[in-house]
Amino acid sequence: MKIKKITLHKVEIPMITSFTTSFGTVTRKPTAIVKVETADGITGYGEAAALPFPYYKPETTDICLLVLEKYIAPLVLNKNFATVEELMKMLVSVKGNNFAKTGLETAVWMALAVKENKSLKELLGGTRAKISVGESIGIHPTVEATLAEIQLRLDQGFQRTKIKIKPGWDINLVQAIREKFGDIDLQIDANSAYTLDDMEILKQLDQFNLTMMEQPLADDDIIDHSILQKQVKTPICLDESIHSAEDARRALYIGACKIINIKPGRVGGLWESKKIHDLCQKNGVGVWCGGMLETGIGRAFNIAVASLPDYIYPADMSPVNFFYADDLVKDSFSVDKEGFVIVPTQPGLGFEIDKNKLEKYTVQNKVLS
Ligand code: OSB
Ligand code: MG
Repeated sequence: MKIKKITLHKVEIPMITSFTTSFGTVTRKPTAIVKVETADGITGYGEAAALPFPYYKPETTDICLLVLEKYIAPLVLNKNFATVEELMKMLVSVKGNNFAKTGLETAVWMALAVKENKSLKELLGGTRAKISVGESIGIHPTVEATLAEIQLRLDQGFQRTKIKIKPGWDINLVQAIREKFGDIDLQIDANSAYTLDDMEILKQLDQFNLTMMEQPLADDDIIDHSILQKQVKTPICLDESIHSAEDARRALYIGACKIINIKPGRVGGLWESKKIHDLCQKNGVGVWCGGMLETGIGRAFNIAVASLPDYIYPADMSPVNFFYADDLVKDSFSVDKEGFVIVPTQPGLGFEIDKNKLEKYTVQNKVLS
């Protein structure tokens, strides 16, 4: 395969609700859509789903677009490669910038799926016909508002509840949830809002029998996570700290977590996601697919990768219309009454790109060849 043209779209679909975590509130979510066109006439689309600000990871949407244009596209345009692994080898000189890499990488996965007339699931080696999903519930102004959203999502079928926490918005909230909803599948995500000085609070959370606590400590610190994991019973799940299969190997080696949230965007794509998956599977560690509030394009790749066998915990997979006024694909996925999303089996992305919508919500684009 040879890419002869890359189009970078900065896309912004209006949000119908904001999303608050310990690091801040997302009220606007511009995203980067990467279109690749190959020498043999195949088109693929991918998504670099970074946030607009550097509060989750250093990369922002604008940084993704800049790095794709100036550093990534020149390394791959008009070069031959046979596999995604070969494609990614061409990018080794670019450090980090995993969201940007994922934008290109996922577009190539789609192009390969089209070329080989296979579904993404088949290409990746996925085994599930449908994936279990949960909902990630942001920080609300009140406990009552949080309980109301949990009720709504449980009624809709979501299999597990994840709530965002931060110091002062933790024990009382979890207690209120347990009182109202009993033994539901419940997990928490702190997005690095705590330190080891908060040990007492983090230990108190053990009494609530949580499925996991996601990224309690700093994004660049697996050492403190391993200290914490020795003192708490709740399994720690790492999100921000894991950028690669090598990071995952080190984290597991020192006991920094018992579960990994694999987001394709954060680790540089589906190939690296699969490597982390394989490593975890070999070590008896379960994984799940997190999300970055992707559009229907990015979500399509998340669904496919979550069909791999070691994705044993429900994915963060709220439908696109929970957050956005519109979508870039026609007939996006939905969550059924039992909390499952069907994994597409048709060739290519599995969803039809709505080119008019892509045009409509593109605020800036650049063609590279
Ligand atoms: O930490 O998992 C996170 C969204 C943006 C940034 C970080 C996170 C999240 C979510 C939303 O929790 C998950 C989704 O895409 O539905
Ligand atoms: Mg997280």
